[in-house]
Amino acid sequence: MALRDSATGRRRRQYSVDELEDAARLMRGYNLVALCAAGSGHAGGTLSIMDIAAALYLHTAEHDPKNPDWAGRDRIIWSAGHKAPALYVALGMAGFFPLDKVVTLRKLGSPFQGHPHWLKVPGVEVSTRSLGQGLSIAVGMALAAKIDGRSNKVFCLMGDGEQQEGQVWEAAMEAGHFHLDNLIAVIDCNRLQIDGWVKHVMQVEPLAAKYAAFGWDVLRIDGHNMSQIVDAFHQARAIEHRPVVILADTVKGKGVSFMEDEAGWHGKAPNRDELDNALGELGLCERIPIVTLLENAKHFQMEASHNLDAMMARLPHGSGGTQARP
Ligand SMILES: Cc1ncc(C[n+]2csc(CCOP(=O)(O)OP(=O)(O)O)c2C)c(N)n1
Ligand SMILES: [Mg+2]
Repeated sequence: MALRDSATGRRRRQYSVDELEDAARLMRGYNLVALCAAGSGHAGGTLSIMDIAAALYLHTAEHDPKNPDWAGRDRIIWSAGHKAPALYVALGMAGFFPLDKVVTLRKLGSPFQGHPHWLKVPGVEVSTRSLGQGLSIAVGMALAAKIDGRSNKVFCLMGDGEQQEGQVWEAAMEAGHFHLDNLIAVIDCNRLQIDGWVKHVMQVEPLAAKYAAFGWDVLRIDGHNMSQIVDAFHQARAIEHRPVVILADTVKGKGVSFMEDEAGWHGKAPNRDELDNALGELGLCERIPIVTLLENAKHFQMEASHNLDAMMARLPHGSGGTQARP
């Protein structure tokens, strides 16, 4: 289990549990800076999945940041596409690209769009946004790996509200039927979705009993306890004859007191004051060059606007630019 140099087979880096916890904290910080610079994005669900993202991308998954297309890599399907910034900071932290590039989130021309685009960001396996589709893709990839005789694992990250999508259960049924023991799903059970508590919108529990009935092995963990996360992934890799789902109990907005368990922070970005407060709580004010990152994002935006204006000016009939007119 490791970040691997696919040419030599050697580990690139081995993270301890302490180091993973620290990485997750730093990733939360960069995530919030990127959201603040974008002025939009999903704070709550990116913070709840962050510990799992750190464990998976920095420790559990067999992949090579310097060779993202390595045929032997584990595949990770980020089904909950709105949690994209957590995926981006995980890939950046793993070394697929410089972490600070993620601050161009959601800007015109940036590879880091609000939802993941597989042709724009190395390490993104599939473009996602419409909830409920990722598990079907993961099942297809797991079946293909079996047919091709490849030993890689396929991971699929989903939200708990996402479990309301009927397509999830078709895929779950198929995975159980074909005994896809190379498939490991993780559900971010933060109990909230866009409109409020999942149990009020439409109850999805008991997820353990439902997945078990579909032929899956089920592990339930505290999704913010790094030792439990790492152990669960370790166990899941070893289970035979059945797909595995890890139900990770989490807190939406985890790590920032005023975002925790608040549905209102589902699709909202912190303003500058809120960012400073959040980074203060995370103990990151000294470790993240906030001003420089925000400036970089602003310059990226200005250059994109400038290029767009130049393109618009070349259009026939003098079509307008992006700047407001007096
Ligand atoms: C098919 C579909 N319907 C609606 C949406 C809009 N949407 C984006 S996030 C979200 C809530 C998902 O809840 P959950 O899976 O619990 O994720 P969390 O908000 O906890 O991160 C919704 C409804 C979508 N992306 N796709
Ligand atoms: Mg949720």
